[in-house]
Amino acid sequence: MDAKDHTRLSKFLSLVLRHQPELIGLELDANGWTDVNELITKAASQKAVLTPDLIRTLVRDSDKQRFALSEDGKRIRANQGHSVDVDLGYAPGQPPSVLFHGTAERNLPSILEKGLVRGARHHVHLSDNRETAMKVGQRHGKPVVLVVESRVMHAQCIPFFQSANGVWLTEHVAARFLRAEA
Ligand code: HQG
Repeated sequence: MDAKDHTRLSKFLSLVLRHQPELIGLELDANGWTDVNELITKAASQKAVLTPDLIRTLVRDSDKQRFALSEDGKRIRANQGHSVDVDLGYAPGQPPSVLFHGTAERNLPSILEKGLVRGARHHVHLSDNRETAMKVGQRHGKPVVLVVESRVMHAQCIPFFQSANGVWLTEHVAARFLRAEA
């Protein structure tokens, strides 16, 4: 199995664990977990051939640590990025003084009007470093990095959460807390 197959299967896991479990008749519990063996059986209906070993490898090698296994290894969930309604149970935390968000240049007029909105996801996703934000922005078009005044927001009682894979999450970032990087 080559790197391309791994990427394809990792994307498949993201799809069913974050967005469309019903695609293979899978159910996530209230906290987003599902049974690994059931996932394996049901994934076969989409010709996604998974084994317990392969799942462990995909979880371990995900560049952004997108997935987590339960301690006993029997259950799996996505660490963040869901559009389905699950409670990941992340405790609110104090963010660094600034965070970064990468987007496409064409989104700027709308973002400067409405702020950063979460869209179909639970939260707006923010990084603690420019490089990651730049990469995220590149997925959407000509990238631009926005600096978020997270410490100021937090001081105004706006909650922030950090996912198990280090992504900072918040519900909305008003335009007044944003500036574009030169
Ligand atoms: C933009 C990846 C117009 C927003 C990454 C983004 C991340 C607006 C797009 C995770 C807007 C949403 C999430 C507004 C926001 N007007 N456009 N008012 N507010 N946008 O994919 O943050 O590889 O849902 O800037 O690492 O790009 O999937 O969010 O361009 O953590 O694990 O609307 O996905 O992780 O796009 O990426 P997305 P994102 P994974």
